Amino acid sequence: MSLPIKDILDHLHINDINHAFSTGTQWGSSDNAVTKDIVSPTDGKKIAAVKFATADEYNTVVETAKKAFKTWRQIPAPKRGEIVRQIGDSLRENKKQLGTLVSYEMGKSLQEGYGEVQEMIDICDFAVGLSRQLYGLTMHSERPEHRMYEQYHPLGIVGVISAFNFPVAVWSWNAMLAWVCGDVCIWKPSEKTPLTAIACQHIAQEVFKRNNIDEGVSCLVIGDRNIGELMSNDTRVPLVSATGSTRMGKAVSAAVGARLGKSLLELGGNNAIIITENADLDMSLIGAVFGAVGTAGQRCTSTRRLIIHESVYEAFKQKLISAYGQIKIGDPLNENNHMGPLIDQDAVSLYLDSIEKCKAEGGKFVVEGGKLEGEAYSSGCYVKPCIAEVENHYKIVQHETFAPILYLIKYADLDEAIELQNGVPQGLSSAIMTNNLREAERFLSYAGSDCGIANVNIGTSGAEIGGAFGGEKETGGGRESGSDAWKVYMRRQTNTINYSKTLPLAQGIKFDL
Ligand code: UN1
Repeated sequence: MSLPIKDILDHLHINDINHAFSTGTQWGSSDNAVTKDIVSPTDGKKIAAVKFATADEYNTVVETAKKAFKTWRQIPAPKRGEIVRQIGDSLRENKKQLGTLVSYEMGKSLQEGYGEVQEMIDICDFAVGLSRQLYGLTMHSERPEHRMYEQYHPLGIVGVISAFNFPVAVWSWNAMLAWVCGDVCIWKPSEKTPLTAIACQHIAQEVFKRNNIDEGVSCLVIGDRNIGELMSNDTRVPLVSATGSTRMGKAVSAAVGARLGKSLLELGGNNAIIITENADLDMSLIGAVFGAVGTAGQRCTSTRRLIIHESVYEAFKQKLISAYGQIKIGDPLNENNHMGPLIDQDAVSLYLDSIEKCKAEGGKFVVEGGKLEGEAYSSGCYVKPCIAEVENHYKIVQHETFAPILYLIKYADLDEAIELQNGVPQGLSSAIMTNNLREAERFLSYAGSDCGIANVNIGTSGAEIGGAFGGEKETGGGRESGSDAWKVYMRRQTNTINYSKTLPLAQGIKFDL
């Protein structure tokens, strides 16, 4: 049973009207700030209000962060890691409360809300270990008595633009790595889910304060796309990490690129599972249904397409239809429900519009969609997950709709299936279900999936933090979270040291004076 929301808001320091920005312990907003009510999609009730930061306030935050960087970067990386370890501990203590607020503010199931906080805890642990690594390579010099190596230095201010669907975890992927790397962070959370961000800022700042760290290492700026634009154009922000739509990513990339800054983009996906004639269909069912209806189809890793071998197509379709009949939709805080609402009524309109577009192109719905009505669904944000038989080239199928609409596509030959899987503009996640080694390896080979993530006998969503996360093509090319994703948060320097008594030039060039 979930905790009362009122107690959770008190516990996480969420007020009736929350300030527009924070540099740590300091919070503020101007008198004439735009105020926005944050309404839960679960019950349509106002949770609290937030104020939007002005350009001047954004500027104050950047200047504070810039100053903080000078001292933060001097602290040895393992000591910075120790602070991240404490943040991880605090997240453990607050997992229930924060997870519940994620679920209430965003609408994902409570299990997934807790899972999101667990993902934050996992990245903290990962970053702590990393803080004793951050290593470069050494090379052999072509010149005698010379030494050559590379090292990584902190970059400066990292701007983080996060999306509503993972309102806190994706910030933590960025912030925890950035912090151990010696960077400072300015976070612009989604304007749809700022309250969980405010809660995280309180959790982090309490740890920074306890450790006597300056204001400005962890900063928060609440606002709309204006703040994102300021950040993208700001030469004081060497790296902008942005998660969201391809449209948003193109704008960020153009602005950051125009000033030759770095951007790390994690944008839309259009993820498919190939279900071969050699698949375990029961296992495939779990992967497909969780992938399609988990987070109400609002993950960038959500399963949008199933590419099914003709020999198992009908049987699998029937399994899906009967599984969809058992999905419980309703208040995400009630743990019996599998699926909560969409984020807001605009998302419902987009969902309904996509269904119409799909029908107009010839899509045949085998599980009908639609908006749910009635007292339990009074927020107006609940919809039915649906399934349509389509062709891959339909415009709507080529497009990422952030909703639980699952498309079925039939194939005859594996290479054709791979071509269909790759035949969309996006390239985030992909999967094959098979017990056949040749099929699995073909899918993972250079002739296989063109996505950043390619799984065997696992669905498209639910990646662990230890791997690099991100995708190709319109997904933006960035890699966050595990593996060596930390390198983007640092600047690389190659050092050559001459400890001989002469100065020989590389490439054997003679230059005698
Ligand atoms: C996202 O949807 O932006 O792999 C991130 C997953 C999660 C992260 C999703 N670990 O589904």
